[in-house]
Amino acid sequence: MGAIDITSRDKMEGESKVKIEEERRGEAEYMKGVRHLYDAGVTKVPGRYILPAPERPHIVSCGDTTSTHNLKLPIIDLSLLHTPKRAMVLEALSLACKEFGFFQVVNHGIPSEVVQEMVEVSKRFFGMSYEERAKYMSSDLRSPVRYGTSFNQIRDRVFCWRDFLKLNCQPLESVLPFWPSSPADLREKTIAYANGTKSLFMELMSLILESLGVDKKFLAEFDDGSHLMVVNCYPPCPEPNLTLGMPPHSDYGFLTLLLQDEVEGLQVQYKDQWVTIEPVPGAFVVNIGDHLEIFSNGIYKSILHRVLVNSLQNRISIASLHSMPVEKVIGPATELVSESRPKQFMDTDFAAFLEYISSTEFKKKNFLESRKLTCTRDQRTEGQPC
Ligand SMILES: O=C(O)CCC(=O)C(=O)O
Repeated sequence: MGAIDITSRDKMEGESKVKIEEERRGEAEYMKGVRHLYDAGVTKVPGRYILPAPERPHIVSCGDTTSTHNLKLPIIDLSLLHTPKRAMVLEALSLACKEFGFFQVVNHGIPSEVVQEMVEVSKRFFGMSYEERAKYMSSDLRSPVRYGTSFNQIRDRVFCWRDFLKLNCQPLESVLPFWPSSPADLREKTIAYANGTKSLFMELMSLILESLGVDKKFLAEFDDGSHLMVVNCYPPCPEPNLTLGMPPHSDYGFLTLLLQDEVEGLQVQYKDQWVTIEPVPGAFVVNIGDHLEIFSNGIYKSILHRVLVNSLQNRISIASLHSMPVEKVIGPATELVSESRPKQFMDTDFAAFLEYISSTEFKKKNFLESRKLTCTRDQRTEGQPC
């Protein structure tokens, strides 16, 4: 009897050791990212990526395609700025920033070759071996180059189905030597693209200041402003109903200029529903970030968005996040604070944002909520939480 007990205990201990070992191996694989899992031929979504049921996307499959509620965002055509329709363009821009927090911009002046070559070199980067990509892995949020997976792979309890390459683009001359040296033309293609998006950002900010009635002297604050490029790669996922490419989040800067390839996946929250943004060939999707909502004293909205994945196609998107220099404290423009519209948010800086994202869980990455002033006007002190 005793011998049998010992044998079955040994067996159970042996089995649990195997399980722990398997989990440890699985964990190490997940840290290598989803492109690695896809290349290894994964046929089911591992448990680590499965969202709790209420947080899963509701994707309805119709044969080979997926059907979701789609939204046509307002299209801002920059070529009309030099015509009698200028005032209409500004009005449309202002409405889009208030109602959707998102718009698409066409005739933006960035040559299509620059855009196509950036997408193409990004695909080649993610097509390199894991060992080559892994050279740029870093958990330092301030590193000039960071390759990684999920949203925050150190903290996320549930991983998301995304790998990324983050490139700090400011100041370009100092960060350039840290960027990946392969593919051999990555630096050259990325510089051209980064210069293009910086100019477009400056043009859009000039229009936004005008639409808000804020002095254009503020534009100078963006000359040496922060500029981060995030190249996202979402490989096909065997069970896209169980996970997300990116969890609901808002962006921290003033504006994000997003280039999505022809594969849809971006969803924004509109009237309490998740709606898919239809890709418009050659257009940039532009969204208001938390800093602009704070600067506009809540007039322009920074909206939660997320990314769906699909089982058939790889998707690439490139987000360019722009703001003031990282050491700047962001508060509302004086023109936009009044008796009838008191200050809506605490002033904020980059350090506060880093602290927030390093501490927050997967669920709702909404930095802005944490900066909201909810106290009465008499209690409110400059830059202090109530
Ligand atoms: O891939 C997308 O469409 C959106 C990416 C995004 O939200 C981000 O990089 O913050």
